[in-house]
Amino acid sequence: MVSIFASYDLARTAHMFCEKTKLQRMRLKRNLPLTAGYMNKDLIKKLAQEVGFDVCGITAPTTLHDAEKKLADWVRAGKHGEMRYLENYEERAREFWKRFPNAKSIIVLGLNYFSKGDSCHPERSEGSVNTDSSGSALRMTKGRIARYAWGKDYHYVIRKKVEALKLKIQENSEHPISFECSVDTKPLLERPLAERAGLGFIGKQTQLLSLQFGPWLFLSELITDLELEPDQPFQGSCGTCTLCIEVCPTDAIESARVLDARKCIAYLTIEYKGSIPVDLRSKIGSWVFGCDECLTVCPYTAKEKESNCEELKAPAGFGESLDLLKLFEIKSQGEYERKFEGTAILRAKRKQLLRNACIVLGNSKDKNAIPVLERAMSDSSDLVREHAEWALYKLQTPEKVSNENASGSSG
Ligand code: B12
Ligand code: SF4
Ligand code: SF4
Repeated sequence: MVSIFASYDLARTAHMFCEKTKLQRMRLKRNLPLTAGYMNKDLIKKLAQEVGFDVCGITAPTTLHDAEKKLADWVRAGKHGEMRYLENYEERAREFWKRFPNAKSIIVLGLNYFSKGDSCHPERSEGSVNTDSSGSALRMTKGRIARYAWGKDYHYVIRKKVEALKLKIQENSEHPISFECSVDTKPLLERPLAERAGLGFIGKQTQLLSLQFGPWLFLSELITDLELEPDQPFQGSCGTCTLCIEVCPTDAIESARVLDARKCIAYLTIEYKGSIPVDLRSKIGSWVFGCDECLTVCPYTAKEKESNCEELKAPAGFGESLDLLKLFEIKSQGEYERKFEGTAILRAKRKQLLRNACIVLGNSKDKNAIPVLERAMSDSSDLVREHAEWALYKLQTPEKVSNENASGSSG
């Protein structure tokens, strides 16, 4: 069952407080320690909703044996590519949990980041958008950004909400409560945890799918010494659907819930630092940062709802796409950092983003990109120069020949 917030009235809230006091009285009677104590989970969910989270579920801080074994097998098979931080997961998790011997619960939070788009975003209507003979925008030299990175950096947005939630929870307790917040970076398998906390189920494309919000939830956790009643794990499945497997441009989804990250465009354009294998470059299409193909095609996407969080939407960041020709005006890593500060795009370095831009321009068939790519042939980064050379070859060679040569070589 999915835990979503119901509406609450004053009487219900009053009941929760009475229940908490009753339970604490019981603990005192039995000489049980009153460290952080017990709190009604419905109150936690109500507070989470007040600070802006869309979904909240509770689970216990116990090991996810199955998921951890799958992760170990996955890493052993090398499918994590160069994401070294996934390699020593077990050891990192052990060290991490040692710091919280009193942890009693994990509050799993979901924040809906879906928004429709930004055709009126200022970045999209200015600059070098090309027009065809009828004057319509071609946008060939634009590179698409995955939806999760359209607005402000979600780590920052979520941490702010989590801080507000911690304060609210503390205000409702007579005892000091310990909290540890996690968004992405801690050794926690966020999707299997969210499934166990009842937020949704893991689909074949490996995303957590919510019946209310489809695949468009950011996940985060609050580990605490509060005792909270765990939710029931969500039981769900994709059934016979295989749309995400079919749509994936690079065949990165090998089978249900097994992704070869080395082929995933999200990995290649964001996490991977090296030269992108030549046989995958054409398949990257117009994605300059991340990829949403397997999310967009998912039937659960029909459940999408516009996010309530303005900071995650296009006008708060660079929006749906980047003007690729303009990217080449950024001459140093420092300049790059100033431009993308506060957005998730900063995760890639200048040379990675320009590498991606070369690939998208090479795929664009837009000959207006040639002068910029020629200048990029003398870029300070050899990674950029190598990809610019490939893009020029793609743009200047008849399609059939360039495709044959590209599929015959490797990175
Ligand atoms: C590394 C990482 C990536 C890597 C690898 C992705 C992957 N599938 O593992 C790359 C860079 C490719 C990536 C891409 C994306 N990511 Co990412 N990523 C992470 C990160 C930091 C760690 C995930 C991890 O440990 N992966 C290793 C795999 C093996 O573990 P796992 O997927 O967590 O768990 C799997 C196994 O346990 C297995 N499993 C468990 N039981 C069983 C049983 C059986 C029978 C089988 C077969 C398997 C199985 O299934 C689980 C799901 O795949 C998490 C944050 C976190 N700490 O969890 C975000 C996270 C998963 N990413 C997220 C997002 C949004 C994305 C993108 C959509 C971004 C984009 N648009 O470009 C894409 C989606 C690509 C995709 N199809 O997954 C969100 C997902 C939210 C959600 N609703 O699910 C997370 C949770 C970040 C967050 N805090 O919100 N990501
Ligand atoms: S994010 Fe793109 S490349 Fe990665 S699995 Fe999904 S569709 Fe394939
Ligand atoms: S597209 Fe179909 S198979 Fe893929 S995750 Fe969505 S429901 Fe599951």
